[in-house]
Amino acid sequence: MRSSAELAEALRVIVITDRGFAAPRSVAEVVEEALRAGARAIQLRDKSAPARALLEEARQLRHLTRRWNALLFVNDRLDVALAAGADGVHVGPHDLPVADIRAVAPQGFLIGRSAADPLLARQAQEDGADYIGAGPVFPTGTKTDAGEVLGVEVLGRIASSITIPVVGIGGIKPPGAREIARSTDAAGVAVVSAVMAAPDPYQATRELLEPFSIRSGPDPSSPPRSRLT
Ligand code: TZP
Ligand code: MG
Repeated sequence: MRSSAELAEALRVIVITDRGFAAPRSVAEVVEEALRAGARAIQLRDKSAPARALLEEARQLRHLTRRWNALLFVNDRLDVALAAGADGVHVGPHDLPVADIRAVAPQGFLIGRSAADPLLARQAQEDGADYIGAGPVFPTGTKTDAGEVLGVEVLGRIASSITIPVVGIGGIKPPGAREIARSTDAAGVAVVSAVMAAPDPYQATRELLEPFSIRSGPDPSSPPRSRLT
């Protein structure tokens, strides 16, 4: 990852894994569809897996994400993230503090932090976080202790109060992603069910990426338009 603009670009859609939603498909199968559709950040999240099983899954996703030039984050577990050679870890208020992770992590290791208000987001930025996940933006049944629904307006205030990228999380489907892209400075969205439970994860990912792609201008990898048009 060379610049913060590149990081923001990669964070347009963070696909967070969930074995239950993916079933009967494997997590890797659903993740690969999301990668094929253009997702460039995957977060491995499994609250019930023992460390050893989580590490195996992280290694599998590490291979996939390398192949697709995408970032891999591990939720909660710095040890598993480091052992698997992930790009970063995502932590919340009950996990290791950002400053303590920064003190021991290798150079370039990315740290995502959950924050539900501008003050917490600013503190996380000062402590060395690379991006903020802010939510729940909308009601969600995926995380029962997600806290009070913030709405798009509070997400916008968080995003405009710091300089590192902010992604909205919680109950986000394509219409919510469009609203967030239209009315906030958020870099993107992080989703669990919108992709992991989708009958067509490829299509679901495309629809989530689209509003942020339009905003960031034409895809530099696409061929130039004819001068005659
Ligand atoms: N953190 C805040 S809300 C949430 C997490 C992990 C769950 C998001 O799941 P979904 O299915 O995208 O609403
Ligand atoms: Mg956590």
